[in-house]
Amino acid sequence: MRPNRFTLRRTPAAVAAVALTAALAVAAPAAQAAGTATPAAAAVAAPDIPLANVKAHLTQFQSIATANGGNRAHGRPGYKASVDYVKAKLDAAGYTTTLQQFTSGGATGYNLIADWPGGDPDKVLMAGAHLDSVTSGAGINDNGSGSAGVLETALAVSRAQYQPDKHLRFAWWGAEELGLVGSRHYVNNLPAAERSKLTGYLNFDMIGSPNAGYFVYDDDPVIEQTFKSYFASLSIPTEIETEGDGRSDHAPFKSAGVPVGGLFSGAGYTKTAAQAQKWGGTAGQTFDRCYHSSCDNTSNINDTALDRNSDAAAHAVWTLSSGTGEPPTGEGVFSNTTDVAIPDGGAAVTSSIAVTGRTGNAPAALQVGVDIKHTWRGDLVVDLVAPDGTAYRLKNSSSGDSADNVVTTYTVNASSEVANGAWKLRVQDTAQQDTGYIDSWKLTF
Ligand code: DTR
Ligand code: CA
Ligand code: ZN
Ligand code: ZN
Repeated sequence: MRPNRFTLRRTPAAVAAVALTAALAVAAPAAQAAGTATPAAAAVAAPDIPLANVKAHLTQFQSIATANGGNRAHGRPGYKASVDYVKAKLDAAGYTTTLQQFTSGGATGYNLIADWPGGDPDKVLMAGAHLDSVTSGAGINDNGSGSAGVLETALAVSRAQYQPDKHLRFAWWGAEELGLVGSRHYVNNLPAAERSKLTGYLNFDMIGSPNAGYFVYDDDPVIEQTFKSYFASLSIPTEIETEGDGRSDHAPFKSAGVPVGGLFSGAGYTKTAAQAQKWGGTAGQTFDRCYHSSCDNTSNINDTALDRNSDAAAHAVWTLSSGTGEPPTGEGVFSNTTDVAIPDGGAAVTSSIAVTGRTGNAPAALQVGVDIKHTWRGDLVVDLVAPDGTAYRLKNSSSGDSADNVVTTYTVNASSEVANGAWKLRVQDTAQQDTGYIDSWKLTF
């Protein structure tokens, strides 16, 4: 039985005031739930990446460094030996490999590119890692870990004889430590027509740090969500990577307009107490105490982080390579199903959807499907906020409307708005008592 809410507060004058206030309600900035397009579910689930296989590659990288002056740095014999090791594995697994040479600091550098035969040649998903170390050590975490995780993912594709919709290309970069030299060389020398075929580049640079964190790059929202959803499915909290945006091989791709993303387990920053609480490890210590040091050897690895991040890499490759990645012609549904509590009689809250992959402006009949649970929907004011901040009123408050829930689809003429970007649903509960939450919402283009 609904409590009778016409108490002292709901006198006609009070109701009028509330209604007026609500009509003029300008939502204060409020908490918002991150949400984004739901990546196409992989038609086939990625296989588990065997940790033992990944560690076997690290053992090989360590042996190579030990046999070549203690490092695998650009221009040193240990780097070319690392390239030869990875290339031999890929050739044996059926990849089409290419060595791309470049010069840096007077020395010859090499990028190793490996194409998996098949898939749509006009839609290419790339995953990569830099293979070089600094001169001071073997570079097992930085970046043998990423190189081995990507290698084992590529070998898993071969073992599975996986035939994704998109074309898969893997890369191991040279001279990253000299300033992203190899990856810049690749992107700068990729013809524009080839570059436009890249649907995404996934970067893995340091994924086994001893005092590991679980960081996800916050660049392309669909790639980011793919990683976040994977870790969420394992109840592993993640954070946005902040130790240096643009400080690895995804940067040249991002600068060229390619959607990028990746994983990172931390380098020289210090793990906080809060991070140690959620991830384990040691607060007050850096994520990798051997970062760019001679002790970055096979004992400088957190097996759990290496395993989880390698599995996440495979999940992302499988997920983002299935489906053409384009919404069906003329159709595109983007949704956010994260619940967002609406403060009773309080500030507005928002739920966001990152729209990507669209061209041009939104349609004149943009469909906005909302599902808001609330015990007195008359309290609610609902707006659609476009990426540029323009608000479109979907629902005004109406104090007499005591029905439950707002579950409906609004049609908005959004033709003056650019389609791609972060759209927000903004909801404010303008009257005390009765509460609710945003259950889900979606945009259909
Ligand atoms: N520049 C990388 C290490 C590094 C520092 N910040 C980030 C952020 C994301 C990936 C990697 C990094 C190196 O030393 O190789
Ligand atoms: Ca695994
Ligand atoms: Zn480094
Ligand atoms: Zn690195």
